[in-house]
Amino acid sequence: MDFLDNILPGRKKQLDPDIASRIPPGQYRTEKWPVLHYGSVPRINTEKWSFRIFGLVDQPVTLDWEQFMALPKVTIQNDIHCVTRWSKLDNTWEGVAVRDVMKLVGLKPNVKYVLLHAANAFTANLSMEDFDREENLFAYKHDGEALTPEHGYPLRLVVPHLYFWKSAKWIQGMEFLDRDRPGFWESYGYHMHGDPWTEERFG
Ligand SMILES: Nc1nc2c(c(=O)[nH]1)N[C@H]1C(S)=C(S)[C@@H](COP(=O)(O)O)O[C@H]1N2
Ligand SMILES: [Mo]
Repeated sequence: MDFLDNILPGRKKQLDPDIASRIPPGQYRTEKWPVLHYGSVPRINTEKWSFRIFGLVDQPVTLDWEQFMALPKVTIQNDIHCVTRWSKLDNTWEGVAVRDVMKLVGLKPNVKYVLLHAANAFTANLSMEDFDREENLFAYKHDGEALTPEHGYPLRLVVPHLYFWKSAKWIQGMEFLDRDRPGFWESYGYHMHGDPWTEERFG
């Protein structure tokens, strides 16, 4: 099991098979939380913030911050895996379940994909199979603290079963589609799906 040596060098925990089994192939564990994104950090005022649900829906909906914060809250623990090879275990997120936000609109029967829209025209694409999952959430807190601007304040998506580039920071809306459209990183060659367990890094 020499791959274990790469995971947590010099630490007793590295021999814990429960931890090792949570690290996908080609990843190492970090306790820090690196910051990664394209472009500059947007400074977002929640008084001007809005979240738009549009595309193949019966009736588009736009929520302001107060309306979004009035949605039911969830707390979810998970592991995150960045395609640049770091994994961070045991994150606690607080926010609103994706499924609870989706209940606000009726989807057309031909919806198969969603494109997430964030500040600075950032986008990320997901199939409905990957998006409509119980553990996915729009998070405003991490480990009990409000997100910092660098990590997506005031709101980010968290889709823990895929590489972390799908988890758009500074999220502002979602567009339902009948076909897959590459998002920002996907249009630069990242994989359309992004499963860390099968190393779907590049398309
Ligand atoms: N809006 C936006 N969200 C983004 C990105 C980005 O460039 N813009 N980069 C993604 C990538 S590549 C990663 S690894 C994670 C990093 O999140 P973190 O900085 O909170 O660790 O954000 C994702 N969400
Ligand atoms: Mo990333």
